[in-house]
Amino acid sequence: MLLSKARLSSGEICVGVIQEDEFSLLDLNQVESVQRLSDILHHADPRGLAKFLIDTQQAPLPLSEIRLLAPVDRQEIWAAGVTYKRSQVARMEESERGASHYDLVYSADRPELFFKSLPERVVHPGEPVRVRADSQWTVPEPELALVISPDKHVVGFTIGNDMSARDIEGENPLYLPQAKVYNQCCAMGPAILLADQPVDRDRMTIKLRIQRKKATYFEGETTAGNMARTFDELARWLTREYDIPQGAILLTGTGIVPPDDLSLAAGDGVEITIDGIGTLTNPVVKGTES
Ligand code: DO4
Ligand code: MG
Repeated sequence: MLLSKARLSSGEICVGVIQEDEFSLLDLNQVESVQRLSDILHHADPRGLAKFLIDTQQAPLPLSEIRLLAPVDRQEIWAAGVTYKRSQVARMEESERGASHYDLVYSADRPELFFKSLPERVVHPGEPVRVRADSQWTVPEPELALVISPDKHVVGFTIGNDMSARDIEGENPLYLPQAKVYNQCCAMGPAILLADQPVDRDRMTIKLRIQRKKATYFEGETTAGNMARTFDELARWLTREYDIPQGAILLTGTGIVPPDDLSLAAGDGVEITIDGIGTLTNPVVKGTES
């Protein structure tokens, strides 16, 4: 089942489930304790509750008539790094002096985790992600994202784009927060997969396509099975000595890194597809602050 938020043509923001090419609205008024998307995600049985809340009085809406939004409301957004061999190698190459840090963290027990975004700053599907004005080398990072409940369990999966200024990170690993956290640095959506059985990571294909001047400029593909860590392991590390009363979304790291001569430019399009979840598409803009 795919759960999401959408802006209707009336401007109203609603929660619903996506079935084929339609969006079935949920009637949140049916249960007093449910006011928003995260109340469903944090319920003991999110799938059962979402199914119960489907508003049978309202005809499902064609997806072409609504705008899907990032499926997040109050959750903190975090990210894990260097969880795929490809990311470890790319980081070691970009950061001559800090190379050993990436090597060590790839095989250490404790993963790299960093704060990525406040929920209200997350970029919706279709809205622009940004290349910082002071970066000449920025890439998208297509990542499977875990939806984690306040009781610290993985309850769903979505797609995240962890935009990264590789030149700023490469200059000095201590600049990581500036390479990773800035205006329009994190896109998410278009939906949360509430799986009814354990997902098969090897079959979760993650694809990245960068479009430039209407043509494909770069394409890459991996699977979540190539990740060196388990989902539960990442969720356990994030919530170790750290409570998440509003829940959290954890981007799990990138396994696709474009070649070193590729930097996103204004006008490009970024398309990230994960099997079973959907496609997250965002245009690219360049910052203007000097
Ligand atoms: O170490 C820097 C960040 C790594 C990262 O974001 C990733 O591997 O996806
Ligand atoms: Mg990343």
